[in-house]
Amino acid sequence: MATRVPPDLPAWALLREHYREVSARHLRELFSTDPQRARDLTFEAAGWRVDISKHRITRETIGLLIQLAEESGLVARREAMFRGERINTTEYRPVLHIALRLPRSRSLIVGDQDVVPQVHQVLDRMADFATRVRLGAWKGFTGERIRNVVNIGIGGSDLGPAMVHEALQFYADPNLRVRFVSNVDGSDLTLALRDLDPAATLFVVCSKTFTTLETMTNARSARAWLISKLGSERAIARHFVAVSTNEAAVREFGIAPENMFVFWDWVGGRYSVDSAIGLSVMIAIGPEAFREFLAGFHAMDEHFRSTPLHRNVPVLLGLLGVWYVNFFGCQTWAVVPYDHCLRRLPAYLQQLVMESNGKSVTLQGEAVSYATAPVVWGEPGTNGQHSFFQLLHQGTVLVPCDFIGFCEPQSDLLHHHDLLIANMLAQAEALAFGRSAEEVAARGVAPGLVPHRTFLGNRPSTILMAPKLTPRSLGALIALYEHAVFTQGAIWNINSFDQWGVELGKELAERIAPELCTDQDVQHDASTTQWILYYRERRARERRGEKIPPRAH
Ligand code: G6Q
Repeated sequence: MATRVPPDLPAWALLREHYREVSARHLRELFSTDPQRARDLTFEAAGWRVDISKHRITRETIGLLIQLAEESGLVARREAMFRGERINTTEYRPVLHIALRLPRSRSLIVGDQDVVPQVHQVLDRMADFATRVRLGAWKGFTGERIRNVVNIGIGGSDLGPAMVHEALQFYADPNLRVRFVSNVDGSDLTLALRDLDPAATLFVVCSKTFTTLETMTNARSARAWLISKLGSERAIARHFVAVSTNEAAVREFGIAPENMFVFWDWVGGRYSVDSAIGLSVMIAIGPEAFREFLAGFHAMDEHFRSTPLHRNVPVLLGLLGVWYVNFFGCQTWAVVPYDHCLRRLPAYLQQLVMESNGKSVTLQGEAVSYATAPVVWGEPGTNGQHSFFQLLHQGTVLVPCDFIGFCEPQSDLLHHHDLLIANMLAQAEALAFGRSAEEVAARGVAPGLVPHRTFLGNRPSTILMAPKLTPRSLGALIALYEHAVFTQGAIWNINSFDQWGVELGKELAERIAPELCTDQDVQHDASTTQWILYYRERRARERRGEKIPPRAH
């Protein structure tokens, strides 16, 4: 199959031409010459209001970007996903996270099976289990009620539930402590367990494959901890449940099938928080709120599927990414949630964006000749303002930003919220419009300081606001980003659903692990070999109880 090369599309050439004109214009001018701009470039989707007027675009830019989406076959690709076609071509799988949030009344036939009843069957089992834990009906081995839930997983089996749990803390049962352990660094598990009562602790082991090194290492250590504390292997049945697609491995670990919650190979790890991988979240917030969360996703799915492209918010956000990455040459994108509970959102989006679209071959396997995913990063506002915002305002790189906020506060400290949102709006305003040298001088600033205190502005941002951070608005927000990432993947003609780039390091680590603690021959490059030998020697001397002088090599 011949590769479709995005830069060869007519719209790409037009955009390149158009970029020359638009990049020379300032947002000040774009706003002053177009009084309707803010109104016309603000869109609604699934309870979110999204303002893209502070981007370095004109209406013509949007028209050309939409032409690019059309020429790229975005609509056909979107339909292929919604129909359950195997669009993940390197793993030969459909991509059906949208099925996880379809209402019970709908159906989606994949192969010869309707997947919707399967999805709801698992959701019902999760709801039953979560309710029993929440009510104290599910007892630990010694008859104690569960007061601690420890989610063990990594990557997609951690970041989603960890971010969502943090985000929805105000909806969570305050009597349940939920923790997330992901790192193979033993400190993670040790710190998570050190003040927990094993008799009141439930482990939720989340792993699609149930073979992941970090998760299985942590799960085995947690199992050993529990057995040593409660004195019986039989305790496992009351204190461990699994979320996985691999029933055989779950059974082999010692978890009975009735304590296992399944999902399917058509759910990618980073798209799985709305599957049984969200079990810890459901235990924390309850089944009803979890269903609201799914309803939020679904509302955004419907918007993505049925709204014309020029008003389709995920499509527009995805296209803006293409505009900055491929035409302005931006290599990074900042996400700044003005809500403390969303502080893990940047980390979550890092995986979603960078694992999905950090690719350099096309669907047909040919090297791309254009940039793909940017580096995503961020911190919550207002904290970030006191660290990296200096660079956003006056640095030499252009960093588009997403500002995310809510009208209603979650805490009772109402006056804090006004300050929070004032800061968000102020930052977007300052970035876009800046303060010219003349304006600075007119304020009486000493001439020598004028260049230092000038803000050139013309720095783009999106403002996304919803009435309140709720399970529903959060679900819609996640789906919004999922579909923006999908849109970009379609334009870039890459597979957004595989992640072969994480394999090589894993494979080498498996080879190096035994080399660190045996005398076997080591054959790597000179640098790696040197480090293995250095580490091996230090560890051996430590094990022998020798004192090692700090500078000895
Ligand atoms: C996500 C990736 C990856 C995955 C983890 C954990 O899309 O596939 O982050 O979620 O490697 O994998 P398991 O769930 O199989 O343990």
